[in-house]
Amino acid sequence: MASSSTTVAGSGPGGVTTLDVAVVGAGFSGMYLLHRLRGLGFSVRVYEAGDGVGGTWFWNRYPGARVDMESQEYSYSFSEDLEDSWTWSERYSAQPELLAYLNHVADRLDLRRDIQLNTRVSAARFDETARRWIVETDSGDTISARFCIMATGCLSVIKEPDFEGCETFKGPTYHTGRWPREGVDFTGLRVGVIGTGSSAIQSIPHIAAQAKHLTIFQRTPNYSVPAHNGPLDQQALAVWKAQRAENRRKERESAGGFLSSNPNEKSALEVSEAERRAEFEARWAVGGFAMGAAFNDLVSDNRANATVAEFVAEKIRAIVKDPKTAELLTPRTYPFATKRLCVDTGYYDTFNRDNVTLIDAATTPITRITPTGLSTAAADFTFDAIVYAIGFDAMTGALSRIDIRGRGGVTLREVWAEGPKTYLGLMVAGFPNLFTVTGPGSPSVLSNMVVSIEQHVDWITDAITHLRDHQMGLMEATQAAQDAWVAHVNEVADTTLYPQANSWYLGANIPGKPRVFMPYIGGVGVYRELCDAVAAKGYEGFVLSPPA
Ligand code: FAD
Ligand code: N01
Repeated sequence: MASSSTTVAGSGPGGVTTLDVAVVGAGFSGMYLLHRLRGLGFSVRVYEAGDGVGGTWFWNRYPGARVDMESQEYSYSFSEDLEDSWTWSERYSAQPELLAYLNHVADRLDLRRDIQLNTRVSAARFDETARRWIVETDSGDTISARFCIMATGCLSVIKEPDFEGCETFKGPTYHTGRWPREGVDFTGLRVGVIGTGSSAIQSIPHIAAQAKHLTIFQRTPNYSVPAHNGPLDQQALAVWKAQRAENRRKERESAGGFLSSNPNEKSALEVSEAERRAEFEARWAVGGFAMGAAFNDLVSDNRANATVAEFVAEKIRAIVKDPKTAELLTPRTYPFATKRLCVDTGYYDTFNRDNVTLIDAATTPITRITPTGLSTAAADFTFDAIVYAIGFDAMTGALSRIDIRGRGGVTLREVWAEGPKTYLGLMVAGFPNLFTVTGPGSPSVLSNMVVSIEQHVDWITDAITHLRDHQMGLMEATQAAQDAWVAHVNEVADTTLYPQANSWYLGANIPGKPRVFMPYIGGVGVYRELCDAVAAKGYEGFVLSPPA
């Protein structure tokens, strides 16, 4: 690689494809990686399991799927030309529009010729002699690459239903994360939905509008705030675009990677009850993540958090007519916003429909799926279709499904047996030249992920370019730097209320997964500064060494 900026991919002996960089995954991350690396003169190819680009927005086609932050913020910012080539139509884009956008990007940047679809990477092994990654796919490809970048996504591996009797159900079953491309018509059907996370909260109003009867099995209620979605105000967008460079800079320097939350620097406990309520009301009226930033201590102080939790509980009681259902929908066991806040359109209202029933799957757990429906500890239910909205093996799932072997043949699975350990969420000690995008230990899923993805891609491509420019072949995190970073990630998490929730941030949704708070909660802006400082000090905490 690295010696030339015109290196091209080639097929070596035995049909081995030789590359500077192999990228796994063609979502927001893999597509931007391809664009940047290609522009820098590296030979690069992207391997994608799906038959189209778009990642999350390719797979999650369930009705109601849409983004949880404002459209113009959840989009690439690296090219004004690209930004000007696309006009969002809604305040919160729906999945079809997001997928169309990502396809537009693939065409406009001419990415497709270097993306190999329908190809799942099954293994990646570091050859210590050749100092190259040997990547294998389920299509029989072998790739020899200097660098391997896992752009495999944090929420790309679904949690498979493991209820007893799953295979016996005679009707169709669907998982929100693998929704059929042609859509599903629930008209006239009795439908059961299992789960009440974001995917369920977005899809339930749509399924309820079609189904003859919808029964929802809720184990843990979620906090949800209204989106107040609608057509994107094009005048407001024009104002935003007029200050685009400044807005994008502020996003990058912010805590969450977006501006629309309008953070309030006051404590919820320092203001009068009237002022607090007025702030909550104003933010409920605005909609979206604005509520989470109503005061500066909502996720760091239990008493502050209780004020917003009670406000949301009141809202639920005001919307949902049946008091028992309203109470069941009210979270009581964990603090507000310590799971990613759900942003809904008509979710609580749906429970006022005559054709919707909410079942408490905490007190009467699902015991088995039956040929005709499912059974709980209290009753049997008959369904024509079942929807599993049960989430993902998040953050580590896609990586642990690839047989990744670093120095000495040690597997990433072994190294992460007690939870993921990384340096900056970017690299793992013992796995030279292997990068992860938005990996555990980075702000990732706590942020506007497009902002975090761009930062990681820029940092990684800068690092690879640095190696080339300095005639270096290998880059590797030191164990000491990794240990210190892991300790820091945990220390920061422990200053917040997040660990109090049994969330997928902690791996709590997957039986047997180690309970470790995976993302870095220090904030997108702070984290960027840390990464930049590491690079400025000659990649402090990494060892750079010459090629073989
Ligand atoms: P992905 O989009 O997940 O793409 C990874 C790709 O890698 C996938 O296409 C997958 O097929 C492929 N892949 C994985 N393993 C392999 C393998 N072994 N071989 C080959 N290919 C492989 N984030 C936000 O910031 N705001 C939101 O509103 C938001 N909404 C979301 C809604 C849903 C329903 C979900 C599931 C996630 C949402 N996210 C949101 C998070 C979202 O995942 C990121 O915003 C972003 O799309 C991630 O892009 P990515 O390219 O890193 O990963
Ligand atoms: O998954 P989840 P998701 N028996 O894990 C329940 C992003 N996203 O797909 O909480 C009974 O949140 C489980 O119950 P419990 C966003 O980051 C964003 O909804 O474990 N129930 C829970 O209710 C989000 O956080 C958007 O008790 C079972 C549900 O299934 C992430 O993706 C939209 C069960 C799973 O909820 C994941 O969201 C969609 C069992 N055995 C997704 N197993 C936006 O709005 C699981 N459950 C942008």
